[in-house]
Amino acid sequence: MIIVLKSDRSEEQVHKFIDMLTERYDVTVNTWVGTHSTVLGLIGDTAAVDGEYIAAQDIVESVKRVQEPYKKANRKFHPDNTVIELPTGQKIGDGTLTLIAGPCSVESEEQICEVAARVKASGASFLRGGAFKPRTSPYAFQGLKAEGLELLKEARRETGLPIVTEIMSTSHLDLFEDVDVIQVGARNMQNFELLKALGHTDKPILLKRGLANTIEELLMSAEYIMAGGNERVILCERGIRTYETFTRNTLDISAVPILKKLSHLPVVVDPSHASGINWLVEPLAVAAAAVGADGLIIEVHNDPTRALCDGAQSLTPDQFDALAKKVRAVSETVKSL
Ligand SMILES: [Mn+2]
Repeated sequence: MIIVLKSDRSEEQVHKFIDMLTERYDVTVNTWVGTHSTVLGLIGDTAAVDGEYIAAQDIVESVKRVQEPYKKANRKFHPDNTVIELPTGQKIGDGTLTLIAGPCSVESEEQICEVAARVKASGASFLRGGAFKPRTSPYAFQGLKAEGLELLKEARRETGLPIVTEIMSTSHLDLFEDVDVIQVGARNMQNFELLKALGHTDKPILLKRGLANTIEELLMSAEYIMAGGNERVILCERGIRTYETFTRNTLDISAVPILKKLSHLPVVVDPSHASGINWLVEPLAVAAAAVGADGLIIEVHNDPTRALCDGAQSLTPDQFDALAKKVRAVSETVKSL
């Protein structure tokens, strides 16, 4: 339930009103204060809340029941866009197009540091790289694990780029203490125990959409993290499984404006995993920038033909440089229209 308060209310009235709500009903109250209005979002057993009684209160402008099962992720609870900002200043969701780039997997110090320096020079503000890899085959390269995380930190020391890397198990949480943005991969989107544990961390979480999950299911997974107290979630559209076999997945481009409409959380697009094909990454990235994505996460390898994972979809640093110029121009053009 959403309660919009009148603009002429005092702080004290708001506090009293919230106390009344939490005493009378089994709900928690999310408060959003904007320049012109204050919105209270009630979460919990709102069926018991008498809407007419609430609407009759002096300081109440309007009362609305929220049909959607996600609350904290819902734009109705938080009309402004959420901007994720790191202590080092990098942002996602501030209206500019954020580029996250790096190899599928961390393979060696030389590889990750070289790629980091190159993507930074092209305008990337985050470094991606997998240390723990969820591979379809148990016989495929599983990542360098803890050593991979150390190499990512070395690349961060050299370039200043914050690191984005995937967690696969709650048992690894300690290892991720010094990671800047924790990624939840498509296969773990509904690993609810993992989501709950991440809800108790203070790290931004990049949450990828599962390959066979709906937009609402993605938002419910974000809700799991947010319900634990961590509201810094970044949604990621990375392609879904359809009957099409030409591409690795099918990029659901419509998910971007839909997610932006339904939620205040930033939305990034992963054209690399969506397509699985090197030459398709740029056109899909351009499309994502045009429909209003807040960022792109792109696989870049210094030697794609020798990559231990996802070489076919990886860009060379030169290709990434060309892509970065194009998507930034598209993003700015669309915003100026
Ligand atoms: Mn990959």
